[in-house]
Amino acid sequence: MAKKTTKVQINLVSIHDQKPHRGNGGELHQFAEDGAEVLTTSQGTPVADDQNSLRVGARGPLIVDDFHFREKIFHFDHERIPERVVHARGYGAHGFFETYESLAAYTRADIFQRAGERTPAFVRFSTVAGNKGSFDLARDVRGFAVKMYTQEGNWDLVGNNIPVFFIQDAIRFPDIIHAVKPEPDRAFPQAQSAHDTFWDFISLTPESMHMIMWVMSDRAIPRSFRFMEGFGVHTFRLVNAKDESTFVKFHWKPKLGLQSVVWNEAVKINGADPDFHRRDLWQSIQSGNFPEWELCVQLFDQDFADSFDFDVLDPTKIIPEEIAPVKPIGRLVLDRMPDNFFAETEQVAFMTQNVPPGIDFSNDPLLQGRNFSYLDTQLKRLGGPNFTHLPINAPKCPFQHFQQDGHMAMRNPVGRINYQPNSFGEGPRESRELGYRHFASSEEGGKVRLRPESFADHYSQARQFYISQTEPEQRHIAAALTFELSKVETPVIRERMVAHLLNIDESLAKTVADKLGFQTMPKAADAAMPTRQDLAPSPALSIVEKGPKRFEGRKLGILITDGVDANLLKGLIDTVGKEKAVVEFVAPKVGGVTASDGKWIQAHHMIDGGPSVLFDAVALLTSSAAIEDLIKEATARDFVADAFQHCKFIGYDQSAVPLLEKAGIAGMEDEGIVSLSGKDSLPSFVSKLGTLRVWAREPSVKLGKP
Ligand code: HDD
Repeated sequence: MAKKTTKVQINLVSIHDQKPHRGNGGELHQFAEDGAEVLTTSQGTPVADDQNSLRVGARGPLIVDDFHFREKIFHFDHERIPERVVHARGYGAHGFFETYESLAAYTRADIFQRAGERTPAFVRFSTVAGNKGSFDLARDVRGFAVKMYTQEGNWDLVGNNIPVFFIQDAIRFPDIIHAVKPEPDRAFPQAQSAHDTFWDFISLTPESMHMIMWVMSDRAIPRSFRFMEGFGVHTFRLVNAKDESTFVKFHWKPKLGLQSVVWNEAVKINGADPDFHRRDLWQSIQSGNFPEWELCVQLFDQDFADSFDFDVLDPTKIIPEEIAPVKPIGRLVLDRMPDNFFAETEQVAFMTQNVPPGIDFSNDPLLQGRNFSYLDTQLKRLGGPNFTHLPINAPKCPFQHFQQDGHMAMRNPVGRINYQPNSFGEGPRESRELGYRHFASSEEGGKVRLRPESFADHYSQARQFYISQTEPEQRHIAAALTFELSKVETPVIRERMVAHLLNIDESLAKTVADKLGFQTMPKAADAAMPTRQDLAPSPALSIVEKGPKRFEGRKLGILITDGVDANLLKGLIDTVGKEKAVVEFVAPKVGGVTASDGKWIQAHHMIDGGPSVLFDAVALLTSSAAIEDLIKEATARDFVADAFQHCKFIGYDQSAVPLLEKAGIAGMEDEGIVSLSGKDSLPSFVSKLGTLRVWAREPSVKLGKP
């Protein structure tokens, strides 16, 4: 007899297959006099007047009968859900993950079995400390959370753009977050780590020293989400069909290379465009320039783990790429913006516990604590256990279980049987073969609260990070520490921090102490491990070393005026276009300018609204007729002076020389100040742009030099 089957839970339609709630497309669909769909209440009742509430007479009180008014206001009153307690400000996009080759030898995870297979993915980037409405270029860690809708359920790789974390044990997480968030009595500063409570906690927490070096580096002020790395941080396990385990660390590498801004630029971007990062992602995806990352793995076995200088379970440590090479195993492409920010980016629920068969956890105590926290937080944020019914969170593979009811249950079991085992032959059953099998590691020991000694060296890798940076990057770290500590009002906290820096790099400590105006140098902090190992530098840790070497995906801002040389402008646009980079025009008036050939060119920004901090490089294409007026504009002079201070390339035609002079650049010309007048000057200018910055200029402009 054929087995009776009951479909317990139906497959979800994606949000894109759903009809928008405006207009049901059904037979009763009605149209207003002007042909638009008729506005209805959420009960479907057609609305006659949405502008005036029901009242007694023209000037009398409102009437409770007005169900339309009450429903509209009630719904509005409930529009907000709690923002994430961390990573509140974020921006997401859809895309896919494509597997390069079968990894069956290491993992049974279905996503890694077939070369060329594409798995739908959703990514949310975020800052950590700021509220939902804070600005994009805070000095902060960036979240890099990836949800992959695999054939065996969702895999969430909830990482950051920094490969280590502040603390070694999840039990300390509320403390570090309380310390960095606005101080509880005064509710400021917003989205800043530059205040007493943060540095108080950090200076009392030596395990945070490695991460602090990353956060004080340019990694914490990325130019774009598209130009930053992502890291799974923890050691995970891959487990193959024979239940054999290999340790793994996950890395996302941006195809367009790494790039950050300088601090002075970040401060100005936050004013000029607080949505700089989200606008950048939006514009690049909407214009078909889909950002891409490679997923890379560092694979290692127990022998390597045992012989490595540090504990692979310690999330404050990396394994340098020079020691365990990163192997690319697939690519992630983001090619579609959400249709609705709230439905998708706000309601997406990432959970480190979401792993498919073949991917498992290690005993990293931070990871294990996270596995508790993420499920718990979604209940609070999304209001009940049925958040998995939301299209953005539901698996895209078939799923069937006996969970039922609860608030807002939208996908409900049908039929009589909602338990197992049952003797009706209905409903889903477990499968030892296909189901998730936790790796059977042997564990033993008494119940203790302690930190293993193998987690005790807090300075060696902090130093390794610092000495792996190029000179400008080291300068930026010193400047960032100086800036942040200058905002700390309690002198002893500053001293405690410098005492730690002495254990990382003496010259760094001295520079910071000097710039903070210390009269005497404190003693080096007592270290749990008395000796600091001198590890070899790892060039892979430097952004400058990993720079793009080309201008692709970047933006040139061209300052134009009436009378701009039409041929030169066209030549520049074409040459930049060949690099797959973007140009935007900045003009005295946003309406635009008339070029030398009489044609009208629309501008993207007026000078006030398009400061040079919004661009990776600038060009000044003016005219002798317009330059006199232009140099009177403070914002035009700032445009050039800022580009110069931020070590950007500046191309110019002869007519713009007075502007360079007025901006204070006369006599300071270097390889980055490029005349665009000569033959072949355009290709040579645009190829130079690939190096992005003229760092050799930096000491002379003093910015970033503490
Ligand atoms: Fe976390 C959100 C990344 C440690 C508790 N975390 C959150 C997000 C990212 C990370 C990217 C935002 C996800 C999204 O876009 O929705 N968190 C990390 C990384 C960590 C880390 C890389 C260390 C390696 N987190 C961590 C610890 C705890 C949490 C130790 C708690 C014990 N994290 C949370 C949370 C959040 C969160 C409270 C807030 C919103 C959410 O989860 O969904 O549960």
